[in-house]
Amino acid sequence: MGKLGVVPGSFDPVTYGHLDIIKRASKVFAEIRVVVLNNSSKNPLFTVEERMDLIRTVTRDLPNVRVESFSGLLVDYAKSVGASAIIRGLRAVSDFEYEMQITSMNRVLEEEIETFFIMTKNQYSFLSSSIVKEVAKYGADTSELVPAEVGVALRRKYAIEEA
Ligand code: COD
Repeated sequence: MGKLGVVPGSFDPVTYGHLDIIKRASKVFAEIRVVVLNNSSKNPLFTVEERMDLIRTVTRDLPNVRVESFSGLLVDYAKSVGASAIIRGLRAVSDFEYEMQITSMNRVLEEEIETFFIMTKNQYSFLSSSIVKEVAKYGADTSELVPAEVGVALRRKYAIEEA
């Protein structure tokens, strides 16, 4: 069994799709670090601290999961914590090309770190942070998409009063 695995992402915000990957990875690896990458060109809705807090809240029952952030290259983070693996989720064919590109680039940068893919569960195959934000922005119910705490944070961001 690999010792330490890294689950990287933007997590803006964390969804049930992310959580499923984190949970399943935490059963295979002795320890998981979920790392919020800080240098994305995307314009995030939540700050890095807010994203980390939400991930910590929804993974509180997983004792071998830790949450951190990093500005820089993912492989540099992975090396700095002594991780042997990067774990990514795969949804549709459309994810494949992007993942292939990142994985190949990471291998050029650092050959010793292996990337593993976990297939999404069917019910989460359409789910992404962008879709969740779109739905939440217009006040629709997000309870099937994100944990309750994330739903509250989304409604706060979009200044939608609790019923
Ligand atoms: N089901 C299963 N998996 C899912 C689902 C779902 N519904 N939703 C998301 N996921 C998976 C994603 O496939 C991904 O593996 C992970 O969860 C995180 O997803 P996101 O969307 O929050 O994060 P990304 O994909 O935007 O993260 C990209 C990185 C930040 C990891 C990447 O840009 C990066 O490594 N940046 C650092 C700079 C770097 O090292 N660059 C060199 C490599 S290109």
